[in-house]
Amino acid sequence: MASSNFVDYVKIFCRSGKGGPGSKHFHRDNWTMKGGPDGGDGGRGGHIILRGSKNHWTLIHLKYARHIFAGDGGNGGQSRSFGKDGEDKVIEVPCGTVVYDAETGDFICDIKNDGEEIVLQKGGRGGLGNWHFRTATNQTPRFAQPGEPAVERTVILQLKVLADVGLVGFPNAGKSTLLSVVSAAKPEIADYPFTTLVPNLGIVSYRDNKSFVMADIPGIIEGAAEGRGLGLRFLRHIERNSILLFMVPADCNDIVKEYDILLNELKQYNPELVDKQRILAITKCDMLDDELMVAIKNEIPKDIQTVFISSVSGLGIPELKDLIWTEINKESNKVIEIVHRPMEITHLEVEEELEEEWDEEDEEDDDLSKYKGIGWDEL
Ligand SMILES: Nc1nc2c(ncn2[C@@H]2O[C@H](COP(=O)(O)OP(=O)(O)OP(=O)(O)O)[C@@H](O)[C@H]2O)c(=O)[nH]1
Ligand SMILES: [Mg+2]
Repeated sequence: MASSNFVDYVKIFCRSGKGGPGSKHFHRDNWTMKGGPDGGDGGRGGHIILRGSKNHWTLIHLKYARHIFAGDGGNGGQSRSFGKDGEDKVIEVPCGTVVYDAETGDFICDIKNDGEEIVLQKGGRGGLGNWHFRTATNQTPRFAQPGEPAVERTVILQLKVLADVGLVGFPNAGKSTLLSVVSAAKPEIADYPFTTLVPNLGIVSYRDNKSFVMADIPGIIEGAAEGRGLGLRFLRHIERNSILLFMVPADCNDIVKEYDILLNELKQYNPELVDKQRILAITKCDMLDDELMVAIKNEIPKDIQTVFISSVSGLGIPELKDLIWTEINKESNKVIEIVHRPMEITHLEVEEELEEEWDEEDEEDDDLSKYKGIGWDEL
């Protein structure tokens, strides 16, 4: 399944390196029969480090790297020589990755910038060699410290794409069509629900070489926050957007009701999403005549800026871009910092089920037995 190329959720088991033990060595050479303690310290175990990288857009490179182990620290040696430090393991992740503890669902950290590094798990400290334990009353310490043990943890990495504006709408609202018209992105477009299965990002060019990023996510339906449709899986991708563009088609039965359902789903998923600046776009307006347009204008919600657009005829698109540009540049909308709540265990279960389903579908796709008996020419 092509959609599995977009990996925004991986669970990995990480283990930092254990510290090397200190040495309990006593100095000996041709001229010294009973030298003093000279055992060196053990090396530090390797850290598990996360590093933001703009070269990665998804977590696909980690999909099959489910166990990551850092190197152990080396043993301390004679002549007070230190053990070698264990090898650090650097995990490169796309900017916008959020890390949760897989067992408790607790938020651990998030990585927003290219090159930003966070030590996810510290390697164990190396043990002290017996040289440290020499005292006036114990000149032959026959002991040294062991290294600290490794730290193990299973973490969940989740990608929350960073876009300026996120498109929110029911399936078939025309979200992908808008993205394809205003940017060079080529999302799939069709007149059936759930055409879009994974988020698409597009760079919208604006006047004077300026641009902003638009994220098209799969359609949201009533109950999405409880896991219906694909909504839950992708709602997190709008958490980081500066503003949200709600899209309701002009031919829907009740514009206000549809808008309210969308708003309610967002609120249930994360109440902070409702604090974001919203714009409402009534799409597919090429299907309306003037009379209908006036009728709709009277019924739209009054508390939100509304634009009438058509991706087919181009109606309202420049106005929409102007409005988005003004809104994303407002100081009050620039704050895209969100409070990370612990991941809910029900969310975790849904995600894992989906992952498994997708993996199974992948395996089915790879299964060549279904082509048995078919000549290669026919394939
Ligand atoms: N007449 C008209 N049709 C449109 C317009 N925009 C989109 N459509 C049609 O509406 C249908 C759905 O469009 P999509 O862009 O795939 O809708 P979507 O919101 O991305 O849908 P999902 O991916 O399923 O969530 C397609 O058949 C489009 O051709 C428009 O401005 N005018
Ligand atoms: Mg779509």
